[in-house]
Amino acid sequence: MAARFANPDAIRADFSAAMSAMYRSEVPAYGDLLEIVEQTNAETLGGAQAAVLNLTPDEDTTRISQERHGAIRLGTAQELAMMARVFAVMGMYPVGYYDLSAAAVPVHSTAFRPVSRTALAANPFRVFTSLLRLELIADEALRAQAAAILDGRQIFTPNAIALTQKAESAGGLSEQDAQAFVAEVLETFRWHADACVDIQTFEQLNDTHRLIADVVSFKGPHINHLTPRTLDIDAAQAGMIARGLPAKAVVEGPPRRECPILLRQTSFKALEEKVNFPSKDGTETIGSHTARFGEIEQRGVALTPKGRALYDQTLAAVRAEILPASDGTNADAYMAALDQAFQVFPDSWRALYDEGLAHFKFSIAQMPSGKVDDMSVSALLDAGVLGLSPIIYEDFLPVSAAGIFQSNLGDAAAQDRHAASSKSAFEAALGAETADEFALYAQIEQESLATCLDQIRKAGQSA
Ligand code: OOG
Ligand code: NI
Repeated sequence: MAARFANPDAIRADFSAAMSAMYRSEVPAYGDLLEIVEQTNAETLGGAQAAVLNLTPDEDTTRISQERHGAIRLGTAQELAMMARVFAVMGMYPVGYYDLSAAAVPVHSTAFRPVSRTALAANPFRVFTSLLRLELIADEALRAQAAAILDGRQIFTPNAIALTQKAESAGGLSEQDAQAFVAEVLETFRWHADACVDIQTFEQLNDTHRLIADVVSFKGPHINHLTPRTLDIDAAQAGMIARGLPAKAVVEGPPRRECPILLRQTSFKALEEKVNFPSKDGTETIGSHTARFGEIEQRGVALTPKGRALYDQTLAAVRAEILPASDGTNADAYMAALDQAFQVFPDSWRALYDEGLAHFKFSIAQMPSGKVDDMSVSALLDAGVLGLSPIIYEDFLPVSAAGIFQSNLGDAAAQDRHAASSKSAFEAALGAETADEFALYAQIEQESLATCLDQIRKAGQSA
């Protein structure tokens, strides 16, 4: 009998839903975020902005309510390499490399996500995955102790490992195994109120960097946030404040525009959670830790390398003049400076396409009546034969990610800049290369154009 395997897209969708249910019970404010986002999305899709956004029907609109990203922080190369194998079973692959050293965050990161257009449409679940850079602990004894603690832990259940191996050797998982796999892998992301270090060690690690304490002191890489996607982040931010959620003062990323680009994000501060620390004498000490927080995001069009360079340059110019203060006192001035500077970015899909700044999916708006062989893409767009719809940005932004990390670590964590990290060191730990996000977007654009031109040509021949 031929083996029938569960579709990796379906395993990923099940896993994303299971993660959402678990996080909702662990962090009730996440449920508030889901409600706010659901409401603002319904309002946007039912309002005038829907036509401007021009999302591809079905493909981009139906996935929104299922859409979310999570984040975890891993301790060792072995953990990262195994995590990559686990995610691969769900059709998630490492895309992009994020160097956060300039922001004094002692990790480097990638995002595991689906890569093909159909897989993204089925379920775009992504996990921002960071690897701790232990070499940044200057105190040699503490570094050795942290390494020993990490080496001694196993963040995957035996069944999660066995099912991953089974999927690899058989080429997939049966429906039944896929269900078991989802439940087993979920365990890795669960919050543990029992630390695996005593409170003195925790405090020492915390003094070195709060992120180091967060990774080293626990049994596993608890999911630290789960972020739903909103179509109107300013409305969602207002909704967060109205519900009394302690939202960050500024939205990270580009300013509000008619045609959204890249990624805008806002978060609320980490929760203070009770933790039991074991003591050498067998008793427990109760302490607390802040790890988990809430975040929402709005995704816009993916930029080309040219568009991204313009984005980076424009943002850097603003931030050289004014940096958002963590207490929010200059939030209005920062947002105004951002608005002003981003006037350099055209704010229509067509201009973004014409100037080679962003990536688009093509569709046939109307079959041509005459010959089109010698018409350029621009001419076909002008003639209303081809239509454009934005390719949604599926990745992350290092400056924004640094802002998210920092706002949730508190100001005390702002420390010296670290030595530069290294992509090749990260890939060596991962055991694979990270995909180039720009190449993935370009490929989706080219394929959509080729498909449309082919159909137009065929229709022309049979006419
Ligand atoms: C990850 C922070 C980055 C984002 O959306 O940019 C991130 C973390 O805090 O572990 O999730
Ligand atoms: Ni995030």
